[in-house]
Amino acid sequence: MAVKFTYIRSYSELYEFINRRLKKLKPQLGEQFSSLMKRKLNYTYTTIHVELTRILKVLSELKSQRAFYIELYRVFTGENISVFENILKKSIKQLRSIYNDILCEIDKSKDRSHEAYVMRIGVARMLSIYRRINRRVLKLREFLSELAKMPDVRGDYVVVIAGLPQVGKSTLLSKLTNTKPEIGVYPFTTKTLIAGHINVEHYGKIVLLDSPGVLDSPIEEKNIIEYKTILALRYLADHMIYVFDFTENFYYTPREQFNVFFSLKSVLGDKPITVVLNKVDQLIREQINNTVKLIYEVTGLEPIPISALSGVNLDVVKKILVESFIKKTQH
Ligand SMILES: Nc1nc2c(ncn2[C@@H]2O[C@H](COP(=O)(O)OP(=O)(O)OP(=O)(O)O)[C@@H](O)[C@H]2O)c(=O)[nH]1
Ligand SMILES: [Mg+2]
Repeated sequence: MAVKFTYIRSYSELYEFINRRLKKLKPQLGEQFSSLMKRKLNYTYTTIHVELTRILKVLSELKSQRAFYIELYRVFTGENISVFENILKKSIKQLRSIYNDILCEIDKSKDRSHEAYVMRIGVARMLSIYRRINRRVLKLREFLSELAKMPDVRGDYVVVIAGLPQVGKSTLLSKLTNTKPEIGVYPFTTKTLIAGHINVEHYGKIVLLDSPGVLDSPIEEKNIIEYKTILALRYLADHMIYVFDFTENFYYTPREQFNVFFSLKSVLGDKPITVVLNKVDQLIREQINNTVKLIYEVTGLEPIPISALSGVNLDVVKKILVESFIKKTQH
């Protein structure tokens, strides 16, 4: 998606840029003063017009992307893409009309000082159109830089690794693929989606997505970081690996982890889920057995006891993913 690398000027950048250029525009040989004023106005008009059109193009390209990006824009900015699009279209019309009015004013002017005054007013009025959309411009820029951090999620089978913060999702990705995500000891170490790949000979590529942790909180209170996981599950995932952590002194309780499990399951729909109980290197056999039983009773799914850190049962997890991918391609 080339759009994520498009540079869009903020109001203050555009203001600086235009004013710097206007100072450099000098009268040509024999040019009338009013003609110079008109050139300055035309320069301002054209530059703002180009910028507004560029933003419109970015938005229309975003609209042609997958639902995941369109929804992410909505969550990130708090409104649909078309709201900004309509504002831009209106701004372009206003810009044109201000430009035309000011040109008439110049024609009516009798002396240089009035021409210069009208020109300055015209520039300010045209720039103020851009100032009014600046808040949205800045938000869009932030959004594009978020997109630039996102991985390419194209693949034949997308598996999202989900769970509460700190359960070991990134460690699991790093052990199942060659990707080296950041692994930390504090919640929300992972702030965006991270991709790794498993090639399945003759079948294609599994994309494994490490995702930010999701807290046990109502959906309307979710922050944008958690939303990336939710939207990835809703729009990108073919499969979810849900990671539990029942070690003592863990940040989050079993109840919170079950609550998040059920809310993510409902976001995922009827796609397959693999449940893993991580960090079994920290549990004694009896704890593992009891926990496996408990998770099965609550979720109806038998968890695979694993240790992402020391590599216990990771081959089992990988095998399940590959089989489930192959099964999907055969349907
Ligand atoms: N003992 C043990 N520690 C583990 C295991 N897996 C992960 N950890 C540790 O748990 C902590 C969190 O690991 P991460 O992989 O960053 O967890 P995460 O779920 O990606 O965390 P967020 O990105 O914050 O959501 C790190 O200190 C890891 O070393 C495991 O199997 N055993
Ligand atoms: Mg992580």
